[in-house]
Amino acid sequence: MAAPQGYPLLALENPLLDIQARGDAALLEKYRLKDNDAILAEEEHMGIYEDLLARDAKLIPGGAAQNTARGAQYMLPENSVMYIGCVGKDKYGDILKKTCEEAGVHTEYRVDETQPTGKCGVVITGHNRSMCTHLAAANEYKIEHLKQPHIWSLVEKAQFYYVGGYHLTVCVPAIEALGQEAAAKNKVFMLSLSAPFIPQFFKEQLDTVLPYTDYTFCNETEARAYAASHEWGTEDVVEIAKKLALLPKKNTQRPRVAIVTQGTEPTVVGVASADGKVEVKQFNVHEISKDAINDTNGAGDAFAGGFCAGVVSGKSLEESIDMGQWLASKSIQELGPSFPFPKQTY
Ligand code: 26A
Repeated sequence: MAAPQGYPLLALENPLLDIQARGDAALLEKYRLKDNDAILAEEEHMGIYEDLLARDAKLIPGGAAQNTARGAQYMLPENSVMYIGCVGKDKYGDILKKTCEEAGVHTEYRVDETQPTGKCGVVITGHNRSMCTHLAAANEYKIEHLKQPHIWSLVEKAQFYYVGGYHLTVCVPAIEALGQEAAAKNKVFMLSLSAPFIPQFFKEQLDTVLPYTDYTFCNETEARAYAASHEWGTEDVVEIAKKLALLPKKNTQRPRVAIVTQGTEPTVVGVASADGKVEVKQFNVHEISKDAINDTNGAGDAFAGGFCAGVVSGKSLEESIDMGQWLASKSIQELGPSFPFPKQTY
């Protein structure tokens, strides 16, 4: 049952189960994967899930924005976060729902009758992760689900929206509906670019929703992929952060903040102001020893989760970034996109 007062933060994207194992160059080569990337699975990739299971893969709840939702809830008071996406009518869908419930995240899944719950094969090599996603049911999210009165009333009660850019491959109208709701009522709309293939191959969809964003998240590779696909003629992360912050915007009451994470390198933040200027700030990450890193799958999602928790609780930009970096450093010490239990406090 949804809480009658609703949830301040609403996240939307693709609920997936991660099938994660350590791999090697031969496995990457077999499926022509890069060592650090995320792609949509095609026919030639379908064998990878069996191959990973043969390597003693772990099944871990994933889906980028679902990880962010769990991360934000980790740092917020109870009943702060809800998550929307589409799962299948199967065991994996049940596992995802249960994991969210245990993390205190309220879910409103559309349950698809025909497709299985989506899965993401994660090949870990050193500190890199290569992801290959078969969306299946996650690809069946429909705007009609969002517009149902009991769901839409939760949308209206929310004050902050976080959308994973991966959803641009699935249901752009649902993203636009949230963006419009946010812009019309001066609420906060946040979007992650998610992976280089989004600005590369879903450029038009991305450009439809970017004007709604108050906060845009990406890592350095996604930032460069955006710059390349828009022929900005620069690979300089500081320049790109500035230009991202200054892109056209629907809600002019909130100048945009563009955040570019760079692994262990400083996080670069472009902060636009109402008069069309932009300032760049840089923030060091929370250092941990290399040996303490378990795997980096979900580091960016955790960063966004901690950052969202800061924004939702009214913290400054500086503190919200620090909360993001704290949560990311915690997550990479766990297996997959998970957070320490028992709970640690910031
Ligand atoms: C549409 N695609 C490719 C995806 C994803 C995805 N989440 C949503 N849509 N591909 C990988 N992921 C998730 O990213 C997390 C790490 O950042 C994985 O499920 C993993 O948990």
